[in-house]
Amino acid sequence: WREEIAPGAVVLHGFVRDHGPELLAAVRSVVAQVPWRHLTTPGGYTMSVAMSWCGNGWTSDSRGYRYAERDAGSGRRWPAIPPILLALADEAALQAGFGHFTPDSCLINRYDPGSKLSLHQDKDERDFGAPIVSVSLGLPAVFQFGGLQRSDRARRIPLAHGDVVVWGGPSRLCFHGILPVKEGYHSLVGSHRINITLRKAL
Ligand code: MD5
Ligand code: FE
Repeated sequence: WREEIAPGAVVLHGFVRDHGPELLAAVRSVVAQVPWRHLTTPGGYTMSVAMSWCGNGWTSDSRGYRYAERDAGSGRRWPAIPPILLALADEAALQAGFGHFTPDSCLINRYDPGSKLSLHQDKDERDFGAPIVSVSLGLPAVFQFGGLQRSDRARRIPLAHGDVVVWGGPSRLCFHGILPVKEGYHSLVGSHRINITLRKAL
């Protein structure tokens, strides 16, 4: 079912529950080309979340965060976004009321038990008018959904396998994070949570 948790933030519960195998196959094809990596934050910390990506890729180092079309090491373009992920992003954005959506960047986050994502804003994309489509697979997680100030009280939103959230409008720049993922086992995904975000980055 569709749940608007704040203006512009729409949870499509179970939206991709029946598409786990195809989505995981797409994730595996990307990871075969861009192996999981733990990025270093500009502050020098190693992230507990492992990442892979396609489309415009994501990097983070002492110089900060940025999106890039190409792998700076090899000079090659990052792999294309698999068609099933482009179709999902468009359908979810439409269903959430944002109209057609063609992302150019796809970040894949893998949370092993204990992994977390501290409260932050997503503000490295060029156009904040475009929504972000976020897909949760595998182990459940508790999403922290705050306000426009870091100090705003954050709500706790449980996210389960198959849920899709579309973040747009006034909620696009809200502070958010993921609490440490609890140990567990998901029959399709195994002992982790996978999150796929589809964005218009450049
Ligand atoms: C996750 N990933 O579950 C989340 C899903 C990230 C990240 O936060 O940056 O990789 S995306 C959640 C999101 C995106 C944009 C805006 C808001 C939430 N929001 O306003 O709450 O791995
Ligand atoms: Fe984020």
